[in-house]
Amino acid sequence: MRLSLLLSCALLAVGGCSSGTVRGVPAGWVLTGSSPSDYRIEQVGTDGDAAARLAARSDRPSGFGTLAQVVQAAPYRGRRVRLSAEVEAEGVTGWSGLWLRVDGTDAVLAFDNMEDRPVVGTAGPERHSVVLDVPDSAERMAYGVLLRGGGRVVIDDVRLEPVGPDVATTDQLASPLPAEQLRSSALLSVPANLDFEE
Ligand SMILES: [Ca+2]
Repeated sequence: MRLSLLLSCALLAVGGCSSGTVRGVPAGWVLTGSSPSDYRIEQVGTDGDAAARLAARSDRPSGFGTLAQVVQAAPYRGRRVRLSAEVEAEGVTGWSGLWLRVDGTDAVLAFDNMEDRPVVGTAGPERHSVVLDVPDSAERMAYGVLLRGGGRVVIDDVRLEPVGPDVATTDQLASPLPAEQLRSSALLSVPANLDFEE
């Protein structure tokens, strides 16, 4: 591992590694969104204290980019689920937020991306959360952090856990939204590398 970190630093000669080591997209995660090429994801920090950073490649990127993971919904069916993570924003000119999406075979069943309570500017680190019900018809769940606009956001210690009915949902959908099925190429059976240490 140390050797690969050193190689990463060597390849990143411009920009350096003064604030810790920098690696690529963390294992188990993907870069996607409406304009993924306008954004980049790096694994930052030292071994044992690594995190993921989603950053705009320019001051005025188009669309949004997101660090995402997709898992099978079966273990969560019939449960209320909370996605949470530590989020730290730096110079976010648009907005950022955690998001969670529950998909059936041909519809989005539940969704929230914190658009009504976004992370903006320079803020945190602070734990944010999204809470959704996972219906019995759920097939997949996707989640992550999104960034729209300039700046960068660092995320760590993601948790996806069942909660009781006393925790209110943050669902933005009043009813299921017809949609194409999520691409399943990156589908995981269970969440992985939520601490970005891999
Ligand atoms: Ca970590």
